[in-house]
Amino acid sequence: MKKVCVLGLGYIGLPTAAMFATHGMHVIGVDVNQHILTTLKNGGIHIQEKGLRELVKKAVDTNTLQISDHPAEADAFIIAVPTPINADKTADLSSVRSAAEAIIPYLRSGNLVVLESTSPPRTTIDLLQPILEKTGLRAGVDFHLAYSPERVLPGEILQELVENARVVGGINRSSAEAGRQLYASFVTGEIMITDATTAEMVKLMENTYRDINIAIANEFSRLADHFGVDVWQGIELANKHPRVNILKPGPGVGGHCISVDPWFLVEAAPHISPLIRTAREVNDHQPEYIVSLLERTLGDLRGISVAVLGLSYKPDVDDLRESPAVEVTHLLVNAGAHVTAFEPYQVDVSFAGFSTTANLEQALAGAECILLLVNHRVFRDLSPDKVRKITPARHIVDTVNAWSSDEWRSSEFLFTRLGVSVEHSKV
Ligand code: SAJ
Repeated sequence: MKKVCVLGLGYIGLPTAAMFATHGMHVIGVDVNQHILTTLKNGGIHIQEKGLRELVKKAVDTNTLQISDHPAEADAFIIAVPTPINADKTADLSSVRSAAEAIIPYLRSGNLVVLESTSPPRTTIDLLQPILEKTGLRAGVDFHLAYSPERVLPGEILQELVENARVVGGINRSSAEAGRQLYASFVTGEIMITDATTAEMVKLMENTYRDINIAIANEFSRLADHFGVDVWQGIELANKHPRVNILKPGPGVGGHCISVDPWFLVEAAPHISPLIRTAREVNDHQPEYIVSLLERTLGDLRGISVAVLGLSYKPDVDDLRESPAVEVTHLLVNAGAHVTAFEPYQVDVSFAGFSTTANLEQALAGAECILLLVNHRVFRDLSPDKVRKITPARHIVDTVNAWSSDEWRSSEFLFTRLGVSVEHSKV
């Protein structure tokens, strides 16, 4: 049985570790976060992801996944640690550095090391390789070194880990082949071989492409508002074109991927990435635009009670990292509004400046305006008639095109939708 050491047991590392452990490998799962280690050792998991709890339990119970605070000798080492950005939008690769340093005492001839963390181009050869070669072993000769990004959609991780096509980039051909063999243990999608830097670039291209396409959708929402057009109808009609696929406007772009990764390219080559930077700025500005929409709808927000529905960064996940909904809520508080937020996937979360509630009723109880920021399933099916009975609110602002304006208006709510001009809404 091959032994794999996975460093980083987060949204990607933990599913990856459990996947290897339930596909014939013996896995050492390593993390530096004591809370994560304790939770996992006690049979729990710290991430809400469909099917993950069961998969991890099976791996731990069969002792094919052992949890540890330090690496051990293994045939392969997977580095899946966070690569966030600093406040100045520069890449923070400190976790990659420390993971590589942690491997040094255990690296042996014939091993494979794979970096999975989304990283700036050339991180594998310029940062990781020199650290690992401090062992005296030569990358590509004594041990294999590769880069292989994940491309799973949070909420569908376990299925996409297996079925999605996978890119494996080696510092040389034999390293790429070693990576292909490792992932073939559970990946049923096509495994495509390339070099390490191309693999790093591919990952960044995927998410940057998505960020730019979300940015144009957000910019269309502002233009539609300006011209008195319903952006949602416009997108529906435009997407009938065989080669057009305009994405959905919203309150902004969150998560630790799409809102982060493009900055790696901007930082690495600022003089030749103006479009990428601008798209990031458009998306980062969208929360302010949402607040301006409320001000145009309600007037001065000082003292207005707003019920915010949804704080996570996207529908039906519990992840609030870089969430635009949280940013909108902070801006509302700064504008003087009294905000109560309800996040069904994180009912215990708390923030300075606004209160959160354990249920919808509490959030709506004293509201004058209901602001829908995340298209959670539980919000999509809300009945205006029922809502009307449990809240004094008469203003609805829907930023995710979840609700029917006719239904809410027929229950005597004033209804505003992102991307449909306030004036247009009064039609
Ligand atoms: N969003 C919009 N409008 C849209 C689509 C998304 O406003 O039409 C917003 C979402 O609400 C969210 C943000 O963008 O705040 C990002 O959502 P997402 O679903 O695009 O991205 P992630 O971060 O959940 O997952 C992405 C995926 N990458 C691509 O779709 C190219 C996933 O495949 C990656 O593996 C993941 O990033 C990652 O880990 O890099």
